[in-house]
Amino acid sequence: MDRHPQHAWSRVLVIAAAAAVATQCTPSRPESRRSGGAVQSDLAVAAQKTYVAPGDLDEYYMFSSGGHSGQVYVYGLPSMRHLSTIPVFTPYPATGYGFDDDSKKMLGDLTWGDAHHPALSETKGDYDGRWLFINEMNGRIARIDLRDFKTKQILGPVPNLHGNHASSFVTPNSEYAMMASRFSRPVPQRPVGVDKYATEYKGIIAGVKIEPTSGEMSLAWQILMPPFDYDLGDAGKLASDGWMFFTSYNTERATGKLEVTASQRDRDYIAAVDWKAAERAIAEGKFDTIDGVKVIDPKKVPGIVYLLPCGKSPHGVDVAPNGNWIVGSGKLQGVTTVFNFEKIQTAIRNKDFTGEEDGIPVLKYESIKDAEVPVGLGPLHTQFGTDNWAYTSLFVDSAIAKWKLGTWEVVDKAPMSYSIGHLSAAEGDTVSPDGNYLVGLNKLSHGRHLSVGPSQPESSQLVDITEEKMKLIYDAFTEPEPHYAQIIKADKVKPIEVYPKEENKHPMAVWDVAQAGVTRNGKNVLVKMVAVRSTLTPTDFEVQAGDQVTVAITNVEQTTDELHGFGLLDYNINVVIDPGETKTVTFTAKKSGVFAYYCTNFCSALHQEMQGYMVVK
Ligand code: K7E
Ligand code: CUA
Repeated sequence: MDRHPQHAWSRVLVIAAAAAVATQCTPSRPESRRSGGAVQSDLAVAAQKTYVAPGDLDEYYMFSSGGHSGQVYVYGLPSMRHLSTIPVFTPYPATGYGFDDDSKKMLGDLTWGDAHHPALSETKGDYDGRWLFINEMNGRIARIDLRDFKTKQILGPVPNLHGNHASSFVTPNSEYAMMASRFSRPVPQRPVGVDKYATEYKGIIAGVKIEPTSGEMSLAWQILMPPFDYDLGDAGKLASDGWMFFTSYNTERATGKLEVTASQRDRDYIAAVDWKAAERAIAEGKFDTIDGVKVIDPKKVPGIVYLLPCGKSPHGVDVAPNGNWIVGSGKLQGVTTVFNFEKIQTAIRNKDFTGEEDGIPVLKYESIKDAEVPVGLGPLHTQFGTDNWAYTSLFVDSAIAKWKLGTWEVVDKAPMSYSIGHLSAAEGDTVSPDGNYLVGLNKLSHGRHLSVGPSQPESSQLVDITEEKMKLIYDAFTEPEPHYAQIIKADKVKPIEVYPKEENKHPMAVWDVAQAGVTRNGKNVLVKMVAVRSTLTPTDFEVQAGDQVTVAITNVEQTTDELHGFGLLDYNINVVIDPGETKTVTFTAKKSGVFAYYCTNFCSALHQEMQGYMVVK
């Protein structure tokens, strides 16, 4: 099916319009240049590449981490239009998330999370459009279902592992999502003074098993690691399938002012984990149970983890599309290091080690590296395009470097405004990246938009990578705080329009206003409510002060976007129910008096009439 019926046609119109603009260019615009006989300014070219006409659809979705907002932002590319916000670790009144019983229970005691790395589910190393996973620092991973763009599960906080930053990267067939501790601490958790850090504190690397049909996550195993700070990760693919890679800093095992104490060594490590060997060890019972988790100690079970020395305080580690090159970026260096997986395997076989850390062998740097690529200052993350092109973000240089895998030549640099962290290429984490677009996810943006006070928006900059030279073509702004994002072809995602009535198995669902009403069982009151344009039935109900009240609301609409809300004033309740959905909200009727409830989501000309009263006696 053609999802973009108007696309080609509207592009033609845009090109014509852009060319017309180009001929009337004001003097302040960049110089015109000649291309294919027609005079077009760079601006017109950029406009034509990013313009998606009204009614037309984008070619890609971008799922962008919202950092400590605890949310995921959804963009369309190339328009860079913000399409929706998916609340994950934070309540969000706009969708009622964190107010109804189920989402409240999922959030638990934590109403914030620091989300960093979204990971689309994969089949054979390619995004399959089923789920999106995302980690957060309080030891959790969430699963969002791309059928309805909603958070369905939050796993954790998991025991033993503290500060889950190197996460949620998934393996090529979504066998596992990954977790690792940024902050080491005593395992099992107990109060031990920081002076015992080097010997008593431990890092943890974990594998989270993903059930192949439901996507349900469960903590499968953990590995006890030296007390380094594990930072980023990536799963092996093709040549390196079966492996996971994690960068670490503070291999000095220092405490206090880490900016000084943890930057002493010239090299830190990338931990390479053979997750299939970890699975075998668990199956053979070679683990200790700590706080209910199966934990492997590499000192007792060799052959599971190896350490690859990597240039000073590495941040990102990124596995190239062919799986054989592993790119590690030392943020305090001017080069990025490319390791060769075959060489790593040979070094392991030959025991080409230079030492060990807590029983884990350290491989010889010279034996496993293919190149040190002089990309520029402060390399953080690398993404991949077509034809072995690689793109590395440079935080200190505030730029993106384009270079070639295999020849290692750096061919171009594009400045970013300003201070780029992550970057994301179209299908850039898969075995077959698309090229086309690259987005710089920048920490700063000042002066590039109308001022909104001391806290400026963060910026996402769209870069055209179809030609030899990278070209900045659009600035988009966002709320705090971008970390990683992933970009997937739009036609791989197949969202539903409504929740079909026949799929609603909720025990408290009512589809007929005749079945709506109030039942009492001791102090427990159940209100079964039907929401349909433009009445909330029942239109009033009575309870006694101190009753525990459950309101179960079914939105019986089967028309897309016909949402209804249930806002209960003075009770801090706002539930939003999508067409075909049933949601419950439970509360104690503490305050007596009369309280209005009403539909919070505009639904019809008589939306304002969609209201009722709760009387608490
Ligand atoms: Cu992936 Cu921002 Cu958490 Cu790099 S981190 S920038
Ligand atoms: Cu229902 Cu507004």
